[in-house]
Amino acid sequence: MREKRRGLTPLNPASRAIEKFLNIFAFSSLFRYDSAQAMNLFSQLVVEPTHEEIFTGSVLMRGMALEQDTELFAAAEHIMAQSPLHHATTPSGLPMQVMVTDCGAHRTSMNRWNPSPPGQSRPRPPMPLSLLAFAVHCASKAGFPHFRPDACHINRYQAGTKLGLHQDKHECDLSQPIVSVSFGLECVFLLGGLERTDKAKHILLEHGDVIVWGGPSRMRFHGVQPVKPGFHPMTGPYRYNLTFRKVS
Ligand SMILES: O=C(O)CCC(=O)C(=O)O
Repeated sequence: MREKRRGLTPLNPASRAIEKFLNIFAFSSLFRYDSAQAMNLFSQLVVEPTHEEIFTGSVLMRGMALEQDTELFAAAEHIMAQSPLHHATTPSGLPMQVMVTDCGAHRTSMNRWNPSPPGQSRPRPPMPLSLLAFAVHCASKAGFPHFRPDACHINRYQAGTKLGLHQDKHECDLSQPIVSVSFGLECVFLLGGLERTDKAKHILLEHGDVIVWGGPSRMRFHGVQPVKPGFHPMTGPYRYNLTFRKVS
């Protein structure tokens, strides 16, 4: 009756028995396949990172940190517990909205973000191995297999916080890329040209996204538009950004 309503030809009893057997077989083999592969099937659909070249030397890998986000963010929290966040200041000493902290080596040249007067810089915890290994892996995937960062800079943004267009030029070795990892609230990241006035691309960065810029892109101006209010289960009302650099 049901088959009729669906416009199918009704089966005789023998055919029904065969169909039932085939259905059970098909269902059970599907189940076996599912239970063996469930995680891989799921994670390939949901977690597989992208590889998008924005400019030569700038690569966006969406979702790259998702698989390890709990471990990586816990390592960042550990750094912040040892070296608390504080307001950054502009080179002219004005307080900035973004809160910052660092781990690993000190920049040997002028430090754009650190408000401490020269000679009184804050103690820095060492870079956790999990973060170091992840940054090296990301750089390698982006085409920079020789990247060996010795510092990680952490920015924390709350609703309304932005970061003006700037170049990262205070690291000693500009042949090494910057690896940037985002956690928590999304933001619009601006990636411009080698001149401040060059038109910037607007790139949505979400929790777990990684962007790497080096080589011909190393001196591109970049910044962050004001972060919109929101809540993320891992970071609450904040966006965190970790940049890995070779500074000494
Ligand atoms: O928060 C970001 O995504 C960018 C951070 C940045 O540009 C910096 O710390 O120099």
